[in-house]
Amino acid sequence: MKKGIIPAISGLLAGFLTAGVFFANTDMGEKTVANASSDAEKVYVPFGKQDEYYLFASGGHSGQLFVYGVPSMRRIRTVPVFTPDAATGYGWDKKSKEMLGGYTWGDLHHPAFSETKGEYDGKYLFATDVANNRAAVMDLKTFTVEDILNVPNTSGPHCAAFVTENTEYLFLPTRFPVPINREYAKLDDFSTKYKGVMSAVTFNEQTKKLELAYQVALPPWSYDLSDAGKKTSADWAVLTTYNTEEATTNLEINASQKDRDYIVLFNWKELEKMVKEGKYDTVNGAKIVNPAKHKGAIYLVPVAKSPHGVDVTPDGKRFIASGKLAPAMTVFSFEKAFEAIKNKKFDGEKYGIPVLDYASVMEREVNPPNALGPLHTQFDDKGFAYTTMFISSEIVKWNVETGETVDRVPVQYSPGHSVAAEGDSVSPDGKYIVALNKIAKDSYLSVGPSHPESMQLIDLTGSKMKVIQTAPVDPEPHYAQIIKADKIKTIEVLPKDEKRPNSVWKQEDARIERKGNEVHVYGIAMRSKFIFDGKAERKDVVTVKQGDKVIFHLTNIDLDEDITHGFAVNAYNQNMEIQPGETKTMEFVADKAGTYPIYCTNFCSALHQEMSGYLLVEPK
Ligand code: CUK
Ligand code: CUA
Repeated sequence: MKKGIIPAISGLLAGFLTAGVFFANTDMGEKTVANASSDAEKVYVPFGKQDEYYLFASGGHSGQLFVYGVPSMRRIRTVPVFTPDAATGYGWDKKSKEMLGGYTWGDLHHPAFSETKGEYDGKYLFATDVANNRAAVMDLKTFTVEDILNVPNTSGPHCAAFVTENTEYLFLPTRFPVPINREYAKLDDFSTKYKGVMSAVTFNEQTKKLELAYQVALPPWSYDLSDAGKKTSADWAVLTTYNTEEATTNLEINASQKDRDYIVLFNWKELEKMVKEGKYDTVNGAKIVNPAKHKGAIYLVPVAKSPHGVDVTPDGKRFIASGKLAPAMTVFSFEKAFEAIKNKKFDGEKYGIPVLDYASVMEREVNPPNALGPLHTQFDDKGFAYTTMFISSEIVKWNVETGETVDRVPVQYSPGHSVAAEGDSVSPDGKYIVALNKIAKDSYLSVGPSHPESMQLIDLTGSKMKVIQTAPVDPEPHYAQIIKADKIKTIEVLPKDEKRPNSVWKQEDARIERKGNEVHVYGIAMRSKFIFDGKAERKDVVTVKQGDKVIFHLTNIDLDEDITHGFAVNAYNQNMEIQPGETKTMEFVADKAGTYPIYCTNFCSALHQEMSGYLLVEPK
């Protein structure tokens, strides 16, 4: 064992991790959610007033994002991202259907706000899909997804999305090593043919598109979490690894053999320069940098075995790794790392990547007594860190400078991440932190064998941390982001834009045009009718022939807040939402002959039930 590496009591901890949940600090009978009226007042947001913060919780394998208000912890929206959503018709209209590309689910873990100078700017939210290797961007003006990028050469971008200080890049390192291009290769060839690919993705605000800038072929390890540097470390980013053992089966045992894994430390400005200089190979249309061939941008820092989270402090001076099998947080110094790189204080290399000397980079190992299973760390505005303890079911508050434990609060139960208000920015607010708990047993009315997950709001303003509110959440809140509500400027009604392609704003302009076997409907949705053909006697009827492709372009001309119309075709599995002032397109092949009612799904007026029409499909 390398001197200075925390001895991992892995047998014991692995037992706790797998055999069940161990509540070290929690009396199972006692809840920490207080009923005291002073706590209730702190979270009470009366009608007419609004919450101070938005919280965006990852929906995990639901593929969605859940939006809550803080401190009320009321859920106010589900934003579909990687999975179709009937409530909004996401996945049925042409744009969202094409974006989803046929996938019917996703696994969203880590939402990340766009940043300007290290502050959340309230413009966009990014997320990645571990299941189907995608990245998405949501526009915070409309709370809808603008673009989804399918990332080649990669499998399971769990380690994302974390953006750099001015949203130059989001980095997507992956959890599952696979051969480049995902071609067939025997597991016996793991070390030579498999790679852990990291993708650098950019977002173009003009075109509203995500683009793949380049990729890096990292060693065939699993990359778990990452964070971008800040201020003096802004050109750098860090990511954790596990299974540097390169086990190819029974990872539960085999991926925890060694006492240490690594933090990958990379300089993205340097990588950007290499790409500009042509130092890459092109595979599958992607530029891939090989760090063994092109040195100077990537380094490895030894860390106690199987780390999970790594988090950069708000001042950008340190990065803190948490070891799920080692009961400690390890604090590293960027400055020390830069020194070690300058003085070539290396301890060998791995796959041609220099390994920095542990003692030269490590500042302190923090090991609060009986705190078990540290996973992720957040920060406040006063120099304190808050680390979630999965196994001992608590949040530990500690001093980043001294490592001293200041306070501990039990949560119900087994927190994965926690999220602090403006917590990933250079200036966290320090007012609230929310524990994202994996297990809520006995917290809510029972709904059968599977219980909801839970989020607990913790007040940080007093001398002791205090849980003041709790809210159930659908699976699975891995991570979340909290932003000041006044930073988000939504559009309430989309602008009337007569030049918008396929839009129709006057009833008499609504029309049906046939082009070969395509029928194009340029129509209107308004209270309380559809107008598909403004000149016809029956304006709300579309007649086509069996086998025709039908293309509905519908504009909601009700320029009124919250007057949304739905458009559904009975028995044709078609459904979409058209928001105030919006134009949406839906296309499908009318392959079934017969009579199919069309109706509005969103209750929009007293005569909403009358908002219907017919699709008549003449048999061949
Ligand atoms: S992970 Cu779920 S608790 Cu996907 Cu960020 Cu750590
Ligand atoms: Cu339109 Cu109901």
